[in-house]
Amino acid sequence: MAEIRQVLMPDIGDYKNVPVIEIMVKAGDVILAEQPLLTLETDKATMDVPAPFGGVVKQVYISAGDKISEGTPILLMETSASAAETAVVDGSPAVPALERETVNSVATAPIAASVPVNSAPASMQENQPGKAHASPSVRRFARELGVDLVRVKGSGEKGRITKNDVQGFVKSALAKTQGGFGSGGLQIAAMPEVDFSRFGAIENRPLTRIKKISGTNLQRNWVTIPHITQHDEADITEMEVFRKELGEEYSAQGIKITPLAFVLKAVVTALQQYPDFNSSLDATGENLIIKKYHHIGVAVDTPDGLIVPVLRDVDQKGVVQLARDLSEISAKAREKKLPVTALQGGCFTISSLGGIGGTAFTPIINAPEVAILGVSRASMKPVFKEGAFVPRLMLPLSLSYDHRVIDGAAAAHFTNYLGKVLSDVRRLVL
Ligand code: CAO
Repeated sequence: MAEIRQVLMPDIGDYKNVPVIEIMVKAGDVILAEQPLLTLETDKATMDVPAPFGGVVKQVYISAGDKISEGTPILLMETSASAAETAVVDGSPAVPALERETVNSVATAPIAASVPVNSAPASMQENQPGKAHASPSVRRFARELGVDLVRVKGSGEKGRITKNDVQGFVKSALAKTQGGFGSGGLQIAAMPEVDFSRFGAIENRPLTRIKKISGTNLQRNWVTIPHITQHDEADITEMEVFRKELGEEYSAQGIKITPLAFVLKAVVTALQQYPDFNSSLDATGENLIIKKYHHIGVAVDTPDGLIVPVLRDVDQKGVVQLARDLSEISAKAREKKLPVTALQGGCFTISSLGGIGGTAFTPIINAPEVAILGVSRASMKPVFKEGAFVPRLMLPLSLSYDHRVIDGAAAAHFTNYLGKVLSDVRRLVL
């Protein structure tokens, strides 16, 4: 048996035209007797108006912001027989249930409860300055979940805490717990917000689009990949003699041959020797995907930030061709003329700061690659050889690798091998 009944605003003492600040139900909701329907706010208190009986909400007449008084129709409800039996209207049992109705007859059914519904008093909560500002139902909800409302930020009018705010607080607390120690995730303290203008003049400059995108990726790679960096040096004294000879030969054609072209070639021979460095972990993290091609990314410094174009099939190119490709892609990168495909498909990355300076650094792996080679500036050093110190041009190498995939010994072998090839570039043709 079903019955359609109208719920009116109950007696709320001397208050008239009280603003509705939150509606907690909508058409279609199944609600229980005493469940809060809406929250009102006077200058002294917030109060919940509870349902006088249980049932299904058919229509809500009012919206947040409306002002209502005793007797204002709030909503229309369909009550089941059992709900109607437990409902109390005007202190007397519910109006007898009507005959069983079909869905079609609901619209024409007489409205049963046109009488004021005032036996269910609105529960009140004093608004206390300095305390969390929330309706009684929200307080009850927070209490049930064990949430201290003082810690919840209110998004409602005048900072009022809504049910959604409490739910959001619980969700974020759960997310933090799931990322806590012992549960396999990371617990990272929030960065303090500092008002730097308190200490002196400042300028607020937004990050470039490239910096925002690469920043997100760098942060992910830095925190999710166990990085180790193996530092080494390659004796490139002879390589430099050869490079200069080549440079003179090719400068007429506008080709500049830098040490990086040799490093690119040497890296590929090392990748062929140690194929695990030319791999990626699959999505399960349980298999290695070894690539049979050798596309190498090169970090290029542009006015808008770092980008990493990829040189294809480096194994199939000579040093001169690589030098030509390198200057072409770095020029295009700086002029923002690279298609997005030119940034895809890399197997391994080289980041060279050799043209600028430094002795070593820790490059961040460009996932899903498993290793990256940092190259710093070559310098003359005294090297002990055959019983004496001799001046040699030494190139610093910094190989960061994913320790899930590569062991320290393999990394040391890799940089040793690189050093061997770079110190005797005839090996590049082997
Ligand atoms: N040791 C000594 N000299 C070196 C060198 C090295 N390791 N590497 C380059 N040089 C020299 C070059 O021979 C060149 O000398 P000349 O001007 O006398 O001919 C000069 O330094 C400048 O080289 P370059 O930087 O223009 O060319 P490159 O091929 O070495 O590098 C590129 C090209 C695109 C990689 C580079 O311009 C660049 O953008 N580097 C920055 C990469 C970067 O920011 N990495 C950091 C990533 S981590 O945040």
